[in-house]
This record gives sequence, structure tokens and C-alpha cells, in this order.
Amino acid sequence: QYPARLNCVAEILDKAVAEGRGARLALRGDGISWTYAELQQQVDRIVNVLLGPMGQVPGNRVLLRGANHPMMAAAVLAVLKAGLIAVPTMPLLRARELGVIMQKAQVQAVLCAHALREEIEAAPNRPERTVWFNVPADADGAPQASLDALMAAQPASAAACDTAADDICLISFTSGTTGVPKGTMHFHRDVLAICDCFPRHILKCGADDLFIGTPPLAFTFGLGGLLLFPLRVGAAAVLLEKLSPESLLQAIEEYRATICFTAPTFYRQMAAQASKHDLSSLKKSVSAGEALPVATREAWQQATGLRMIDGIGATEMLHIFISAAGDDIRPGATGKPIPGYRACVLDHKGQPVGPGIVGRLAVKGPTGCRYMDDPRQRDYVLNGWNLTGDAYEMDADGYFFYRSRTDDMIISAGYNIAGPEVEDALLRHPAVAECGVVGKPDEERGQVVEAHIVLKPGFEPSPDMAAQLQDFVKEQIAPYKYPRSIRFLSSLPRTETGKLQRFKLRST
Ligand code: 3SK
Repeated sequence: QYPARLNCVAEILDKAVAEGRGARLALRGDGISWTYAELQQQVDRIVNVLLGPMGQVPGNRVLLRGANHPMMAAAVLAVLKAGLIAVPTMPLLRARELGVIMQKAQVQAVLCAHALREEIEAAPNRPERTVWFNVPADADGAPQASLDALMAAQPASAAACDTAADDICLISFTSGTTGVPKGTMHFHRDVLAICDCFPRHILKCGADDLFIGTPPLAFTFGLGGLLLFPLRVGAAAVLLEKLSPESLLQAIEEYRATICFTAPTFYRQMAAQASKHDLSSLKKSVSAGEALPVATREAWQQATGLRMIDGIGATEMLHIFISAAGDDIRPGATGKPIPGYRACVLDHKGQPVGPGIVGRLAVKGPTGCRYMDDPRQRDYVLNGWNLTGDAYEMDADGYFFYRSRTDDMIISAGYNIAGPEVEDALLRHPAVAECGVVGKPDEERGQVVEAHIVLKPGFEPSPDMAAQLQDFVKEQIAPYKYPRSIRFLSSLPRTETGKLQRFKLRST
């Protein structure tokens, strides 16, 4: 469907300016407000720095590190436009983890926000060509390493590199929930494919929308939702770093944002405080990154009147592939494969199973998994189908229901129990702020259900509270699923993208 020669930034940014939309707002954040034409000029200066003083040639890999900010967005777009390969990294990564990524991805240059320089400076395998952006005027250090200074000496226009649609433009690392990083490689055409699927068919967004949210641009959920999708439809995005649920609500109100992207945990906390804010500008809210508990969907809908657009995606697939919006939403279901994608549920032999049977979710579409130099590729792709790590069930109408991660199914005394179902029941109790449910080895039953619970302020852990929660679960779901073991924690271990790290709960 796309031409053989294609540069994704030429398609989503340069075309907008060439077609006369240069004066429209593109990005806001940190006091910056750039139109499409201004964003293009920033991008082009960075392209000229990369290919000029930084000595890069198309195909080189450039590590990017920065919180969500218009300059971070311009840096990512410039790398792609120059025909280089972007290797975005999560702001919270430490030196040793960055070193592993630099070595695995064979990184030849680094563009890093000055505020996050320490871990890069301490990282092993760092290439000589490291340049800092957003350097404060009073910072010490060599001016030649400041991107801002280098950009000032470059022309504000550059041609997009004549890349092939199948050239790699992005290596996105995922540590999933297990902690072992894998690089997933994506083409220029993949970037356009995700822009032409979810935003067009599910989100139905347009040029008047203003996107806002929390996922980092280094996570493909954020890269799509807060940069690529808005630009593809001629809309604008607000990029803000370090958002709390309260500050995201304030920002929605202040900027009059219309579309929000964040994870279920955030929505749950925002729902509790939503009544203090004017959220009347908000038209759509997208939840992904983790399974959406029905209790959270209901709390958000009650607080805002908005029906949550749930979705499942994967770094391997670049973005969301199952979702639903509007009248297609069925509470408890993630949705249906979005146009362009197909999905099915497989049994342990890899055979498709019919409605009502839980199995491994497989998906096929315009994007797909290409692990960089990793033997796990063999476990993930079979006959063009991507085998996810999620256990799903499809109903007779083709809706897909999340059950658990394939490795999160708890088998207790012969019963299969999905941890998220018990979590959903617990989250309905007024004392529960957050919870994670895992299987704990048990001599008699093989495993027992163990709930790790963070209580809301004003509630105290006690044996009485534990018994109350156990009874509460038994009243809602089959009693054999109740958590026989309850542990109270002050917080749950999560990845930077908000996913619960159940493997850490299992080992505590
Ligand atoms: O669900 C996810 O984890 C995800 C990953 C990458 C891109 C988008 C999403 C929703």
C-alpha cells in the first residue's frame, strides 16, 4: 500500500508544510509552542547537525534520551528524516542498562537532554559523538557539545533522506515484565502503518484535536499517541515531563486537551480527583500498556462521562492492534482486531481454538516482530503470526477478552485462576488503591492465590482488613479464586511504562 521509497517524516511532517498547513500548531510544552513550519525548521537544523558536525551517515544508530519535550520530539524526527536509526531510551534507565543498549544496538551517536546527562556520562560503550540538548544558559561544559549551539550554525532546511519503505528507522527496546532487554526493529512503512490504523479507524481523530498524556516518547505507546498520530492527522500535542495524576488533570484543563493517552493506574487515580477539574474539553481517553480493570473503566466513566478506549499493543508490533471505541465497546473486552490486523487464540499446540476457550493470543498485520539479533524471535513469530505473551479468550461475536499474561495463570488445586480477575474484584473495595495478584508455591494446592495490596490513605493493614478483603472477593467471584494469602505493601513494583512486574511480587 505504500511506495517502495518512503521516508516517514517526509510523509507526516514535510507534507503538511508543503500542503500549506505550516502555520498550524504542532507541539507545545515547557513554554514552547511550535507550528508545523517551526517544528520542521528545528528538525532540519538537527538533521544538518547529525549529518554535518556529528559526522553521521544514513544507517547509523543514534541513541536518544530525554523526558517528553518538544526538543526530544524534534530530535527523534530528525534522526528518522536523516535516514539514521533512532534508539529511544526510557528516562529512568541507569548507566549499566544504557551501556547494554548501546552495545546491543551498536550505537554511533547520542542525543541526550542535558538534565539526564549523568547516567549517559557514566555508561559503558558510549560513543564519542555525544551531544546534549536543552542545555541551560548557565551550565558548565564544552559549548561544542551543545545541540542548541550546533543548531544555531546550521541552515533551517534539509531534504529528507531517500530511504526505502523497508529501511529500519527505529530500534525500540523492551524489557517487558521480565527485565531482559530485547531490541525490536521497525521500518519507515511501519511508522505510517500504525498512523493509518488506530488513529483513523478507532480514535477517529482530526486536525482540531489536542493530544496529551503520560507515556514517554521512548515507549512506542507514547511515540505514537503523543507525536506520530497527532502529526499524521494535522493535529497538535502537548508534551510534558513528570506528570502525576493531579498534574495531568490540571494540564488537560489548562490546555483544553481533547485526547488523553495514559495507563489504567493513572486513570484510576485521576477518576478519584476528576470532580475538582473542568475536563469538558476532553473527548476521548485511551488506555493501554496494561489490562484495564472493569472497575477502573467504570470509575473513569462515572467521573467524566467518557467511555474508555481500551487497547492492547506491544513494542514488538509497534502499537495497538486490538481495540474498540463508541458503540463497539463491550465492558470487560479489549475489543476486536483493528482494521488491518487479524487475531486468533491458539492452544498449546499452536492450533486456533473457538470462542470461549482461553489460549495464547496471536496477531498478524502490517507491523510485526523483528527482534534484533535475539534467539527469542523463533518463539515469537510462527508462519507470519506474532505469538504474544497474553492469554486471551474470544467470544462468539469476535470480541477479545484479556485473561492474564500466559505466564500469570495461577493453577491452584487444579483450578485455573487469572490473576487480573482477582485484582479486578479487589479493586472494587473502597480501601484498595492498587493490587497485584500472583501464584505462590504451596505444598498442598500447588499454588495459592496471593494478593499484594496497597491501601488507600486512611486504611490500615491488619488481619481484620485481610479477612474483610477475602470475604469481599468471595462475594463477587467464584470463592475458590479468593486470595488465601494477603500481603500489604506501600507500593507495587512497576516498569517505567506502568506495567506491574509480577515476577518481582513472586520473588518477594
Ligand atoms: O500495550 C502495550 O504495552 C503497548 C506497547 C506498545 C505500544 C502500544 C502499546 C499499547
